[in-house]
Amino acid sequence: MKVFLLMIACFVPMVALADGEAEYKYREGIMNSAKGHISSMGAILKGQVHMDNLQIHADGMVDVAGIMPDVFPAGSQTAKSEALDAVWDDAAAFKEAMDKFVSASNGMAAAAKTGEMGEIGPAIQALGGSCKGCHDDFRQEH
Ligand code: ASC
Repeated sequence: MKVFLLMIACFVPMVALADGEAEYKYREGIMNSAKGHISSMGAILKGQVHMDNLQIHADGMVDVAGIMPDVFPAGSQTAKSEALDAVWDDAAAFKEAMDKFVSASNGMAAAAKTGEMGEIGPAIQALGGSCKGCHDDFRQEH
């Protein structure tokens, strides 16, 4: 019972966050998920360890990329957010950058399936490039 109550306490905040804050908080989690997958894939390929897990991270990134375009709703700009106004002001360009990320994630998952380094190398480069491309234009680190 004690453990159960503790579990509930961890997930139910005492004060609900305003919508924009809640959206921002979730977006930060999604970004960290993407970061986790790409840094895990980089570590696998660099260190030649846990090669069997490459596909798990590549598939996970496909799932994360599928969510990413939906986590920038209007009104989710907050003081803490590193998202530039261009996300909302230049929605067409932002969508293009998101599309690139989604297709690069799909490409990485397909490459991992082949198990060929000749496919995997360029695919992870393209994936990293799609992260960087979006960050260059739509993120200002604090
Ligand atoms: C990462 C990370 C990113 C991308 C980007 C690739 O590990 O957190 O945002 O790779 O740096 O250029």
